[in-house]
Amino acid sequence: MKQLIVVVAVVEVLVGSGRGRTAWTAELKVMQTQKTKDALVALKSETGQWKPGKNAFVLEFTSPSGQPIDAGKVTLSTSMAMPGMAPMVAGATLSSDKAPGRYLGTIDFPDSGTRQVTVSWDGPAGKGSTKFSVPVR
Ligand SMILES: [Cu+2]
Repeated sequence: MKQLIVVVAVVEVLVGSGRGRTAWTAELKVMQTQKTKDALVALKSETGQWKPGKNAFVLEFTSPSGQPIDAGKVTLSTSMAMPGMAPMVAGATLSSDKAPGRYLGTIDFPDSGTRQVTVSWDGPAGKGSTKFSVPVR
């Protein structure tokens, strides 16, 4: 019985730490998918939404056939048209994840409103960019 309890405890520790480490692979909601000639770009996050303040998200690049692709250097920038003012611009900080084709990002928004998002990449699988809009609310 004592042994069983130890085994259960060990499993719990493994599951627990695994959950912490792989928080991003668990149940991410798709915010946007964009198809280009050579790549499918998916923007995902835990809540499936961006809000004012700091946001964490994931960008995933796959080939049209669904294989992860190394997008190389990736940038994500956003812009919001402000009446009578210069557009409000915010860029993301991105780093590549261990998983191929996967990038982890954070971005900070000072207010709500719809953002025009531009994602660009330049890597072994080619170069490209795509634009789409995402509400911040
Ligand atoms: Cu604004």
